[in-house]
Amino acid sequence: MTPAQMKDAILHHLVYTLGKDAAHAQTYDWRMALSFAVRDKIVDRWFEATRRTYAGQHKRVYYLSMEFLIGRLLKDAIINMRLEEAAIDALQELKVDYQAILEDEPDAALGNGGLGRLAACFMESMSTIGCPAMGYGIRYENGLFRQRFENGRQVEEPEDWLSQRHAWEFERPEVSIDIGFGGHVQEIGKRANWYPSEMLIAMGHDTPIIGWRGRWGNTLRLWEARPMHGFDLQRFNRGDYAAAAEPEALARTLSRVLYPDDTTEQGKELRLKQEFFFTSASLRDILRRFESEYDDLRLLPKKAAIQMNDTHPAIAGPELVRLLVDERGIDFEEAVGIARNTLSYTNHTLLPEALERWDEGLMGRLLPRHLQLIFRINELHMKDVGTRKVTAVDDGHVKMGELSFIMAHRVNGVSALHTELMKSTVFKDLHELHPNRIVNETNGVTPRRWLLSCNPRLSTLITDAIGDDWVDDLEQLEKLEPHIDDAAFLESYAAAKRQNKNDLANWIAEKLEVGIDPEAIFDVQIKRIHEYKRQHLNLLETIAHWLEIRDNPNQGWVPRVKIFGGKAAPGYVFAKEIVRLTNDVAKVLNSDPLTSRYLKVVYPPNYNVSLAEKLIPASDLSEQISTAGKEASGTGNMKFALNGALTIGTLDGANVEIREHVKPENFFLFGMTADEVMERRRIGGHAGQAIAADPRLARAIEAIRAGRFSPDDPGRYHGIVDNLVHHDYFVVCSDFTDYWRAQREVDTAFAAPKDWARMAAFNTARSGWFSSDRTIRGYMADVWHAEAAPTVEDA
Ligand code: 26Y
Repeated sequence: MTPAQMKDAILHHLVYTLGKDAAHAQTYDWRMALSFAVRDKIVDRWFEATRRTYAGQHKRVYYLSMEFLIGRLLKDAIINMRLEEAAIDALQELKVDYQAILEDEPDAALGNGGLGRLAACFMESMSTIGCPAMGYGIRYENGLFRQRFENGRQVEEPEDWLSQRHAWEFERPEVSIDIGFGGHVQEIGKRANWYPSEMLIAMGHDTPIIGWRGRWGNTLRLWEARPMHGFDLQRFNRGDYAAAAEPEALARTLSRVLYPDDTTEQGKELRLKQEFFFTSASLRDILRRFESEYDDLRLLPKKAAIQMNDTHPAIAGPELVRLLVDERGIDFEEAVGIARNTLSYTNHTLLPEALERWDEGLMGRLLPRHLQLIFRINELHMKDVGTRKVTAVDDGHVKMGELSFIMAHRVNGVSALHTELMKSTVFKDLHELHPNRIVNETNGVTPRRWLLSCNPRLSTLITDAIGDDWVDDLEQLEKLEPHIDDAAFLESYAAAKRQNKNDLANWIAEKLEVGIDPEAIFDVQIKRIHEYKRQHLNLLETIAHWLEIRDNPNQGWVPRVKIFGGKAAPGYVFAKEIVRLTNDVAKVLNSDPLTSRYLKVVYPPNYNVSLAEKLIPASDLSEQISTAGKEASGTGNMKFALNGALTIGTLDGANVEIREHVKPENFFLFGMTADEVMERRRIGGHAGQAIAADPRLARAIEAIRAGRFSPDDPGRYHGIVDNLVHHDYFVVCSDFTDYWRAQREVDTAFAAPKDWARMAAFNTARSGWFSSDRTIRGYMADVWHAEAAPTVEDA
C-alpha cells in the first residue's frame, strides 16, 4: 500500500464510515478512520486463511480462555501488516499526529495478568505460524479495573473500554447460542434431558488476529451475554418500568465484569455461570462447525484440539460428554474417550488457594446434569485406574484441577521447574497413574509486540546487524553474539537504551511530576501485587539502602530509580497495604534532600499492557524475586531479558531457564531454592533468626514499624511488620541478606558501563528461545498434534 492509497483509504472511512469532515475530525475520528483502513487490508488476509482451512480440512486448535489480555490492537495490526511507513507518511500529509492516535486507543484489558497476556501472545503466534486456530472467551463490558491512588491508597474504577466504538470486532448476531442454567434432569435410558429453568443467549463478536507479514489470520471469538426475551412490554405497559428491564439487566451481568482476583478462589456463583456460559457456547460452536464438515463424531479428536487455559473452562469435560451423550446419542464411555482425546489442560499455578473447587450444592443447582456426569466420569476413572485414591469429588466439592486432569489427554505446566513440581506435589498421584500425560511447554512472548513494536531503536539496531529474519525466527538473535565484541555495536546498543530511558524519564516527569536521573539504574518490578511475588522484599531493600545512604551521603553511591507497577486485587488486604506502603516510601525518599539524587521510587498508577510496552525497553534491571516454587513461569521476565535488562532473581519459574540461556554470569541470582524454602519453613522462628542476623534488615523493619513512612499514623503498617516478624510464609526475611548482596553486585556491575552493555546485549542475543512461536510449535507437536497450513504470501 502506498502512502497515497493509505491517505485515500483513511479519508474514505473518515467521511463514509464516521460521517466526519477532515476539517472537524478529532484524534478519535482519525484513529477510527486509520483503524478501518488497516482493518480492510486485514480482512482479505483473514478470509483467505479461513478458506484455506476449510479447503485443506486442516485440524483446528481451539483455545478456551477466560482471559485475553490483548491491550491495544492498532499498532500491532499496522506492524504485522507492515503498513507503518504508509500510515506515518499518509498522516503526515494530513497533518495528524501518528503517536497521538496510537495513544488514544484504550487498552482491551480483558485479563488479570500473566495467564491472559499469554493467551494474547499465543493468538498472535498461532497466526504468525499459520496454525489454524480460534480463541474463545468472554467479551467483558468492563475489563480489569482502572487503578488510581488517593493519598497513596489504591482506588478502583471501572474500565469502560467499550464506551467508544470498538474498531476491531465484527458482531455476529447469526452466531447466537442459547445457554441454560438450573432446572431439572429427566433420565431416559442411557441419556438424559435437561430442562433448564433459566435461559440466555451467547452472541459472538469476532476480532481478526493477523500474524506477522499478514501471512495468516485467525479469529478471536468473544461471547456477549444477552437476554433471551429482552424487555417485558407487558410490565412496561402496566407502568412497572424497572421490572420491565430486569431480565435484560440480569442476563447481561454475565458478561459485565472480569473477576479481578487471580489468587484467591472464592467460589462465587456468578463466576461459575460465566465459566459455563463461555465454555458451553464455544463447544457448541465447535461442534456445529465440525458437523458441517464431517459426519462421524469419532473423528473429532483428529480435527479439533481444545485447550483449556487453566481450570476456568474445566466444565468443558462434562459439557462435551453431555453434548455427545444426551444430544447425539453416543455411548457414555465412548463419549468420555472422544472428549479426552480432544481436550487438554494447562495448569498455571500450584498455590492451593488459587485452585478452583466448586461446592457440590451450588454446582448441582446451576448445572444438575453436569454434576451427575462429573460423578460418573469420576467413577469411571476410578474403575479404569483400579484405585479410589484419587478423586475429583471430595468433601462436598468438585476439584476442577483433578477433573481437568482426568478429562485431558495432555496436561502441561508452563516452565520446566513448574512442571516438575506439578508431578511431585499437586498432581503426584494422578501423575503416577498416568505417567505420560504431564508435559512441559515453557511459556514465551511474541517478539512482534515485545521487541519489534515496543522497542524500535533496538529493533532497528538488530536488523542493521543481522537482517530481519529474527522477527520470524527469534533464535536468529544468536547471530548478534559476534557483534558483542564490536565496540561500535555495543556503543549503539547502549545508546538505544539511553534514549529509551530518556523518553521514559520525560514521560515520568510529565505524568507523575517526579524528576529522575536518566543515568541511574532503572530497576523495575511490574506485575500483580502478591505476597509470593514479594514486592515487600524489594521495598525492604530500598529502605535499607536509603538508610545506608543517609549514614554516609557523600560516598558516591550508584544512583537508582526503583520503579513499581501493578494492581492489587480489590479484596486482598495485604496487597493493598503493600501498594500504600510503596507510595508512602516514595513520598519520603523522593523528598529527602540527603538521598534523593541517589535513590528514588516511582509508582505509576494503572499498570497495564501499554505501560509495560513503555517501561520494559527503558529498563536496566528486571526484578523477578518470587519465593522459589511459587511463580509458575513468569513472562515479564522474558520480555525484560529480550530488551536487554539484566535479571535479579530467584531460581523460580522460567527464571531458571532464562539464566541457563543467558549464562549465569549475566544474571544476578540470589535466594533459596524451592527445596530450601520448604526446609526453612520447618524451622520455628525462621524470620526472627534472619532479622537478628542482619542489622540492615532489622533497621528497615524497625523504620516501618516506627512510622517513618507514615508519621501521621505510625501504626499503619503494623500488620505488615507482624506478618514479617511472626509468620513470613514467603520467607522474605530469610532471603533478604542474599538479595542485598546481589543488589550490591548490581551496583558494582552498573558502574562499569561497557561491561554492563555487553551483559545486556548478551541477554538479547540469548533470549530467542523465549518466543511464543517456539512455545506454540511445542504445543502443536506434543499436545495438539496439529500442523501449520500453507500460508499466504507476504503482505
Ligand atoms: C480462579 C481465579 C482465582 C483465578 C483467576 C486468574 C486464578 C488464577 C488466575 C490467573 C493466574 C495467572 O495469571 N497465572 C500466571 O500465569 C502465567 C502464564 O502461564 C505465569 O507466567 C505466571 O507465573 C502465573 O502466575
